[in-house]
Amino acid sequence: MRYIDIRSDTVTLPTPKMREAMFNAEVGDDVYGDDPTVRKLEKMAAERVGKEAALFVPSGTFGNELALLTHTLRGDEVIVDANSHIILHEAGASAVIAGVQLRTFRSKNGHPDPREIESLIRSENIHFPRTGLICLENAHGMGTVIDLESMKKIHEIGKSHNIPIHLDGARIFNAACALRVDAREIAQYADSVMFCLSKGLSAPIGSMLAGTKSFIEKARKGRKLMGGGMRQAGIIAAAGIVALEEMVDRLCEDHENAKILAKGLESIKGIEVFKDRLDINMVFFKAKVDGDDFVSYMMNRGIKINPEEDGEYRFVTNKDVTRDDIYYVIESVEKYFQKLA
Ligand code: TLP
Repeated sequence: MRYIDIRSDTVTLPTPKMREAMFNAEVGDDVYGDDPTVRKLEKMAAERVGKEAALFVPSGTFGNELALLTHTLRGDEVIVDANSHIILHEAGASAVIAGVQLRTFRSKNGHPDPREIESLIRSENIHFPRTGLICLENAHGMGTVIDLESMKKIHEIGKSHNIPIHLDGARIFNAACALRVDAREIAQYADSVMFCLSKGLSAPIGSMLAGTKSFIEKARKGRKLMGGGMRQAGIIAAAGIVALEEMVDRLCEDHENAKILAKGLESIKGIEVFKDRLDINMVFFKAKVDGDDFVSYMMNRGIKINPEEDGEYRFVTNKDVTRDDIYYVIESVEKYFQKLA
């Protein structure tokens, strides 16, 4: 049975072209630096975000945590959004891997206030940790994008205090589509950027960490330490190359579908869509329903959704969900709420 899976864009399946590229990939031992396909992907990735170098890593979480490990010293403090993936969904890894303390700011729906970030930077005092890094997320997991002006201001703040910026750009190409700019224009305001090949871009596995040559050299050793030195990784890097070549421009279709989905859901009595969080391929809403019943009703109609988190549902559009699927999802939710009324 074919399911319509709107739990995330991580669920996207590799395209036939990706499978073919994987089958034919020229490979070698990448820990020795011998894998031509990985090297090609790393070069392409660095170019796509305007950085000197890039490193292929197994996942987005890995890339973020490796960035923290590479930028900071044990006991440093890292300034990060309370609603970021690093805080919410990385299992506390920054305490375990980099050994850092996190200090949070509260963005408004993903929009950070540069002044708040600046106010959190520590001064020199025997009691205080050193502020070692500022982390941003764009596109933000709340479904929004940070405008370039704010990115620039935060970058300037970082520079003036000598603190690097790491960007969790898991969905940087979604952000670029929403802001109608090239991804390089976003990445220029960060010293390092992580982006995922395995989300909307549909590769089966993998993320990239990009930055200066010396940062990536250091990160390469950190990746080994974390157990992420992969051998004939060209098999999966080959799909990443196809992702960057063919899947970036179509992300805007997912955004359009999300807007149609939001509009449909909005008109249903009992549902409150967060209309100011519709920049990318995600629709967030509140609904007073029995969560388990709603999830299993949708499953019975062939639609996979996640249970609510912090009182919110999140539907995510992706390349395996067609426009007709979107109408079917709306119709299904409509029927469910009619039954409740
Ligand atoms: N996000 C996943 C879940 O972990 C929540 C999703 O379904 O959205 N940064 C951001 C902004 C992310 O959304 C994610 C994944 C990651 C990093 C981590 O990537 P992976 O899953 O490859 O470790």
